[in-house]
Amino acid sequence: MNLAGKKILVVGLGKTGVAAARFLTKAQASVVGTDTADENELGSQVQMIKELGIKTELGQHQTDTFEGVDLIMISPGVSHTIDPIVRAQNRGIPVIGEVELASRFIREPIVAVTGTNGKTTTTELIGAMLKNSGRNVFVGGNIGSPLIGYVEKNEPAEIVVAEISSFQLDTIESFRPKVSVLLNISADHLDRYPDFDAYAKAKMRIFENQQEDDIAVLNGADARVCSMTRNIKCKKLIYPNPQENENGAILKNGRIILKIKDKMTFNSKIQNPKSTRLSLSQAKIQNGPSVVLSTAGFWGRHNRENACAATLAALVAGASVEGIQKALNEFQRSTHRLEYIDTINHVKYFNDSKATNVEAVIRALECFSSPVILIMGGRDKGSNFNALNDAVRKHAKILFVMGEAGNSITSALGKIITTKTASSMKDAVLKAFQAAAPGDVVLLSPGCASFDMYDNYAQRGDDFRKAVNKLK
Ligand code: UMA
Repeated sequence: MNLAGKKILVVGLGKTGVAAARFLTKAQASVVGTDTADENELGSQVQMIKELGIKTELGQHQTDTFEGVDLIMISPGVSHTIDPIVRAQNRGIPVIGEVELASRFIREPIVAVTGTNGKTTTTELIGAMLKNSGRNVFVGGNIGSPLIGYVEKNEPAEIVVAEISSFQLDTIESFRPKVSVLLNISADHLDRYPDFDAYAKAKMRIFENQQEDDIAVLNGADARVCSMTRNIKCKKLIYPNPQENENGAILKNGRIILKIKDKMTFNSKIQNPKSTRLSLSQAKIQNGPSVVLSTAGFWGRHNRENACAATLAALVAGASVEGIQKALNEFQRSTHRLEYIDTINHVKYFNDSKATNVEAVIRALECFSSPVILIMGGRDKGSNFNALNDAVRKHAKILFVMGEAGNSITSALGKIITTKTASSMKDAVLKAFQAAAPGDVVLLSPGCASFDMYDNYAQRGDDFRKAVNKLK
């Protein structure tokens, strides 16, 4: 792809837009950047853009800006269906996303992980498994390091492991991962897609360019994943319950039992193990004592499944069994994902701010055997909060709601659980503290985006932690 002298418009000047602008400028393209946010809202990003010396249009997207360019590159946070983009496309101007742009310059095999929940954990695990096996790996994508930044740095790794969102898949053309991983599909981002089908179809695009000798790691316990991937043409590895005639991994009694008969690896130096057992039992429980958690300690059903997916993907990408086992033993969840904060008056506080959809809240609740005082709310992404009925009835004791979605959550769940409104995170934590009895758990698992009250989920989680620390 020759970029020199091309006039390229970068839409959205967040982390991705800035990284893309930097790469494109270096490749001697003539770059223009546009963002609906103004200079104040964009903050330090503007400085970076200014340092690159590129022209900008801030505070709006004018139709003219999208005309007369050779290529438009959009950030994942910008919908490819906004008016100026659709108009430009209709005029024949090519529109691609950053993952597509980056993948055109990446020569190394890509392991791409998508799904509604568990993407980050699985991506991190695959990275750790490969690194423990002595492989030189770049881990990035939706996890927070745009792939185009990796390309720009020009320090090729052996393997690229990328978390890929549906937003990023919306704007691919030729992106072809050597190994794709689809963890699960449940309702999310329905504020951006017209319906669930459209969202699920976006996820399916991860397989679009894969060929017969590529590999898909698929969750056989997710009915939607099974039905939607029936006709993909690449080789399949199924977990946690492969059928007799399928390759994959069985998850049984906390153990992963590999069942790979056919040749699957893409690295000729790696041999397929015949039957190897990997134990999850030594998996470290980060901070939280297991007494409050149901089933096998902190590794809830979903995390064990993610470990299975990661094991398969890492194995075919060249990880050793020892390297995989080491990563399973040492892996610690990241902050904001069922992160244990503290115990105050015999009540345990957990931050699950990353749970931005209903299915993630269900998974979090299922990890606890003690009564849960649940804090939810934020910006509604078009969710059906009624889907929480069973999990809330079974695990929660009282619900505090906040933010824009407060009323919708109350309408859905107020009939089955005492539901009260909080005016802020501080207020929610204080009310939860007052309502809690020894042995209870206070869990922030919002089931919503954070953007009505915060810049991102991490800021929301940090605010929760701050409010909990102030209780002492
Ligand atoms: N903007 C416009 N026009 C619009 C809409 C937005 O100009 O019509 C502007 C906004 O004002 C803002 C910029 O576009 O300045 C936002 O772009 P962005 O959200 O793509 O910002 P980045 O910082 O580049 O973050 C993106 C991902 N964000 C989203 O997908 C929403 C990050 O994922 C990702 O880590 C990063 O690229 C690096 O790859 C975040 C996320 O929430 C964590 N992802 C979703 C999820 O995980 O559920 C998909």
